[in-house]
Amino acid sequence: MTDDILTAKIEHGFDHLDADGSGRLNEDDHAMMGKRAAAGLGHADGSPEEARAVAAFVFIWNDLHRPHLPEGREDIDKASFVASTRSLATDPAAAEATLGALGRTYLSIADIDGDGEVSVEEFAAFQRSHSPGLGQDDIDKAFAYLDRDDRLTAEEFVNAVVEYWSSTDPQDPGNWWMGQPIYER
Ligand SMILES: [Ca+2]
Ligand SMILES: [Ca+2]
Ligand SMILES: [Ca+2]
Repeated sequence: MTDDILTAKIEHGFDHLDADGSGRLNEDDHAMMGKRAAAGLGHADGSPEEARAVAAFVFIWNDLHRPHLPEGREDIDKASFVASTRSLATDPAAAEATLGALGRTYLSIADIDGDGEVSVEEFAAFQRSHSPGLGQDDIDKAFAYLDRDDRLTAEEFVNAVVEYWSSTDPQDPGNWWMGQPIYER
């Protein structure tokens, strides 16, 4: 239990994103996220859908993380990731710009049938492929907290991403983006 719920969420998120456990995130980690997302959503190796998912995650890396890397570095360690993500909490405009864009990129990957909303099946497929270590129980809990009518609207989905990575309010539903919050376990 930590009284800093935001740091706890960001650290937990980093551990899931760093699927190879190297302690650093780089472009390869992001390309792998795209490949896993595409595979988890049933798209074939080498398909245009896979290429689109990989490009979306590599875009996140290039647009969100890369501009903040020290000169000459091509990866980010956990402490730097936590610090740069945390800084968004005190800058709502920057949080909306960067995390809102992240949420909309995620949405474009998760919304397989393109109806503008995320069904419980689409959410499960996206979370499982994006964070392979996440169990079904946490995915079910996350969806139940984020949604009240069986579908995540684009706004519910994007808000959840923004809240998970930048909110310090324990009441915000987005804290449940990855299931039971790590600081409540
Ligand atoms: Ca890594
Ligand atoms: Ca959909
Ligand atoms: Ca809903």
